[in-house]
Amino acid sequence: MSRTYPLVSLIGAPTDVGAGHRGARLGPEALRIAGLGEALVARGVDVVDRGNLDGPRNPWQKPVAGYRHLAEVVAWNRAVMDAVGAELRVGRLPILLGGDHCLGLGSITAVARYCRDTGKQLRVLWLDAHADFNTSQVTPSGNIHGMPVSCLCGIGPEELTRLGGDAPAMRPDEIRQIGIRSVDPGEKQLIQQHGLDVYDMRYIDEIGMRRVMEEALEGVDENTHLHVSFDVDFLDPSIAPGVGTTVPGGPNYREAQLVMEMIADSGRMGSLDIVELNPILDKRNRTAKLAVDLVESLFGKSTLMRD
Ligand code: 5AB
Ligand code: MN
Ligand code: MN
Ligand code: MN
Repeated sequence: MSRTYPLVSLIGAPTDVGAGHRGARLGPEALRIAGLGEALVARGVDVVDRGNLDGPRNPWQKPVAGYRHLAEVVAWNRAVMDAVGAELRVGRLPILLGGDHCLGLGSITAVARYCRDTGKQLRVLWLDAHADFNTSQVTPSGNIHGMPVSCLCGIGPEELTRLGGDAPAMRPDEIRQIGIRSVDPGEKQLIQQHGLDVYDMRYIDEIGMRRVMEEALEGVDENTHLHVSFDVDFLDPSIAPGVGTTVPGGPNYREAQLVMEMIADSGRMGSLDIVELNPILDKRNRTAKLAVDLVESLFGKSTLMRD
């Protein structure tokens, strides 16, 4: 089997300004200590760790006009957008080590701009228990990690929807959401209104993860840049307790492995976020180790030679 391995850059974004719990700021270190870099090197991947980005501290304030820490979220996302964009432009695959999921905004804004500049088709796979499609009007929490997808689609405050320039970063038909099992009432209406492609747990249970992934990857071709935004709370909390917002009934170990293996087989992954890992809530870094294990599969680790 011959696989060409991409050049990978790790970018740490140690913040939880977008979340309702503190601790995701420790995610990058937990992933490094769990051996993320070494695991990729062992797979033959060229890995450079760019260290951690800088940004404002978490002021731990209440929401203002439906947003918590808007200014801090903007600052972190600008830093992430610049760092991710720089890696893409030199031909490397950025892995963003979050940090909470508000950072998907900066990361995907950079990826979308790169796709526009290079004429590639963008496909985002959003692996999450949540749809992250809230707005300041409907959010139950004001936490911006529940809003990155709506902001990417142009719905939200100017500072976030125009991070990358005039146009919204992405269209709703460029994203597929997998593993969803917690959607707020107002969010549900917005999802329907904008026609998001959501593979929720009921659908996964009914047709199985293999078919779900085939559908989610349909239309991906040699010209597609696949961005994987992996919110660790995608996984069932029985195997992944180290996250702030657990929701029962998520994909089990085997389903999660299949997701990663099928993405690897597509050969088109060009960027990755690993977000929402909260080592404070974890047990002996178990969730970080599981994330590393799954990332190995994303980079082509499989039991047998299959091609
Ligand atoms: B995550 C909730 N929908 O908006 C909200 O972990 C949770 O990035 C958001 O998916 C969870 O506060 C955000 C209740
Ligand atoms: Mn999320
Ligand atoms: Mn989530
Ligand atoms: Mn979360």
